[in-house]
Amino acid sequence: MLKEAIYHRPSNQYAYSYDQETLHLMIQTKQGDMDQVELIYGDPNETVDKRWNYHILAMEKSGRTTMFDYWKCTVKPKYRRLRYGFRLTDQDGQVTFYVERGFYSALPTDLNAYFSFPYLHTIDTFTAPRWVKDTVWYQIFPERFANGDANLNPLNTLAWGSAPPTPENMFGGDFQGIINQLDYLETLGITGIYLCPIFKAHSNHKYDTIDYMKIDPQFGDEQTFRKLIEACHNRGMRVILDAVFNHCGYYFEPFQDLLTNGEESKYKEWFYVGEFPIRFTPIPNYATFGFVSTMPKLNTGNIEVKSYLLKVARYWVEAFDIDGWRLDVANEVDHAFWREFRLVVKSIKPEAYILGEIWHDSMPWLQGEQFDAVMNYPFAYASINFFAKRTINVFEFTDYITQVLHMYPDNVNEYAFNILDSHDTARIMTLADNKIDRIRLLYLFQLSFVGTPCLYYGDEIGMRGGNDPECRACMEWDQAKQNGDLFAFVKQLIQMRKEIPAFGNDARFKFLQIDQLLNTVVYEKKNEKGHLIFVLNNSEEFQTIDLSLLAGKQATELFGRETSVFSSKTEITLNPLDFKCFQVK
Ligand code: ARE
Repeated sequence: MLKEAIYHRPSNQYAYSYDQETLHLMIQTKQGDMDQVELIYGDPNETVDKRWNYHILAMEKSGRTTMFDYWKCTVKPKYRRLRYGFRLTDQDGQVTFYVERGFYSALPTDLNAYFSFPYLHTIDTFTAPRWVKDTVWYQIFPERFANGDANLNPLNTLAWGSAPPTPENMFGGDFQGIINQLDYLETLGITGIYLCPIFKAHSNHKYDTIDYMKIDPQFGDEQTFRKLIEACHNRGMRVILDAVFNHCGYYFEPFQDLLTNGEESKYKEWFYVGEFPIRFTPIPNYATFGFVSTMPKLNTGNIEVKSYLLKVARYWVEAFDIDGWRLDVANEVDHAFWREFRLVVKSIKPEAYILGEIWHDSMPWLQGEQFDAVMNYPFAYASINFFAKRTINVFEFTDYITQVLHMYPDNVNEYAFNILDSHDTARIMTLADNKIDRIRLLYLFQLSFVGTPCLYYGDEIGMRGGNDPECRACMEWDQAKQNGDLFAFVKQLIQMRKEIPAFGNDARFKFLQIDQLLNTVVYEKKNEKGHLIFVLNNSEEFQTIDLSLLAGKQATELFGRETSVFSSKTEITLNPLDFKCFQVK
């Protein structure tokens, strides 16, 4: 038994309230070490014959990586309190008890030695808006989606798609363009739109805000924006906006005042200035986003800055009924600010969605009092590197995805914002070396995964593009240049996600078979309503996969529609980079 590998803490993904009556507990052990793990638990105050009234519950192995096994269980404590420890039995039958005070050879008699989950409070339970679970998102970079009103074109606007995107050029995308294309999005099955920044700014990407209370005139006026929100709502689509609160733009009035008045500026405390006079080179002597001098960092700890930004957060929800915010560079803004931000936003619209842009482990922001989700870049990393770029092997892929799934509580995972790419990365088609079969596997995986998927505009018709700014090309509206087969496939997946029980969010995901030699993966999605088995061949050769796990079961293949009865031993052969999905009866 490798005791060093045993890990649990009574917090985060290891011990949390899943809902108002349920606790989830998780423990990590060395892969293959334990034969059985049981939870010993009870109310700390409940005794029988003056002895602690404890119960024993077998934990389930919820995932396995090359290093670790993860064990989980669910408890509904009658009095909302829990005292607990673990009984671990290894492959040789050796038993140990693991509690807060360490390892014991017999069940400790001192209750204070055990782990404690003091009280399950509903208010402390992570909850996100229910509608998010069923949403399929679509990310729009407003300058590049559709030009619906040429009168708004800024100076030097180029003809749509007439040049490759650069950091400076403009093509005139606007709100009217989006409104005109809502049929397109509805046909695809989209139910949520994430709009990159729309407030008055200098650049084409608008991350350098000039005025947070104004819409950028190149996108339209307030009336057109309202029309866009209403049109979306009428079609059952939600809309979230990008909040760039970590920094402002160079032309933001308070920063201009600082440049003019230096130390005398009444906005001095709005920024983090090291020393005066202000310097831009070799690196700015004031805090910025990266070292970008045109993006001065805002001091969100300052009371005036805070109240200004919270006014902004409130205004767009209250006056325009937007459905939430995506928070730019969310991890570089203080937690105290985000806690207040959440209270303000949710007090106006309890169902608003708060999505942070964080590329790394985000547990500190996902405890229930800050964000509802973060952009799931770890998911993108694993999926892209396995299916598209093919730089990691099947074990590295399944290890990473298993890790992603065990990085957060289940109720957090159910709201994860699962992306494959974005306006900050190369597009999937380019990453996949223009191989459509790889993209099909990618989309299948994304759209059958736990959490809510987000498509980056144009990916669904096969648009290409390297890193920023290449990934921001004008949406291809010429049907002859769109990949219609890919569009139809994505549309079909979205429909399946909505209609087939267990395909979508409310089902548990688990890898069942991993074959490094064949480069194949089998995983299941399962809940009370359904059971699906996905078989993916990620190799460029025909592969024959043993599916004896389906022995004796009747199953329908979802894409081919044929029903098979699996005999005692069953194999299927898949084409290179192909898949099958069985709905088990
Ligand atoms: C421009 C040029 C770039 C150039 C850059 C630096 O286009 O080619 O490299 O300047 O001078 C916005 C614009 C960008 C612009 C940038 C600066 O959209 O086009 O780049 O402003 O002017 C980190 C942050 C993350 C951030 C990414 C880009 O943590 O928050 O970097 N993403 C948001 C938005 C961006 C936006 C900004 C922030 C600024 O989504 O679009 O950029 O408002 C690792 C790290 C991550 C890191 C990631 C990417 O994985 O762990 O932390 O993200 O790489 O670098």
